[in-house]
Amino acid sequence: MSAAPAASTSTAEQLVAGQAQLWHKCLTHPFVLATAEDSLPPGAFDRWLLADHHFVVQFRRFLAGVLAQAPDEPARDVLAGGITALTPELALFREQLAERGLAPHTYRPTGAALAYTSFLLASLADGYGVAAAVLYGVEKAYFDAWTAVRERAALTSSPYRGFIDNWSAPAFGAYADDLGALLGQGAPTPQQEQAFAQVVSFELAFWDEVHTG
Ligand code: MP5
Repeated sequence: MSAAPAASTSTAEQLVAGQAQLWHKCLTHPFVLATAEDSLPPGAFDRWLLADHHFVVQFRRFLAGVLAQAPDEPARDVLAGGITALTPELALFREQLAERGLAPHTYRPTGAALAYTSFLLASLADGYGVAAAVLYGVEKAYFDAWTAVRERAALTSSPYRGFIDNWSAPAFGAYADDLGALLGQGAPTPQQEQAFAQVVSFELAFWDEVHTG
């Protein structure tokens, strides 16, 4: 018997499968591994904190834009839940920034950090189908990457546990699955595939940038 036709597989699964090689690189990125091992180069965590705080601030605007384009109430329920979860997440960022004496209002993103958030906001103009695929990629990449180091971080009592736990929590995984379900079944459009591939490349470039400075 031949393999099941692509139409019976979720669009979300097909998007991830189409990026298998780069996806694996996300799960084994030296920045994420070093966070779990507590072996980050000096300055790397502070760079990430500033860049990722800026990312989440812009991401919340992007997510609000996806919500505004959502076609129905079930989709709006999922997306509104995502926006709500960003309030305590941003509080965690602000608390950690303050503890380290870092001032987010003086941070000016450049390079991959700026390109990534600009891409997110620009993708809203490509319509709900593309923006929802971008959103899924952003969240699924973080969930899979931090889940890959969660156990290791527990063993080493990593000082970055608060962040690792935030993005590897079962509730966050369920949210990522819900975002995947919003994409439906069947083959992604070429525009969704291209946008999803860009998300994966941006994730890697973002981590490279904060890791090496
Ligand atoms: C996320 C993030 C996850 N915080 N930073 C990058 C570079 N990619 C993905 O987004 P969120 O909004 O924190 O769940």
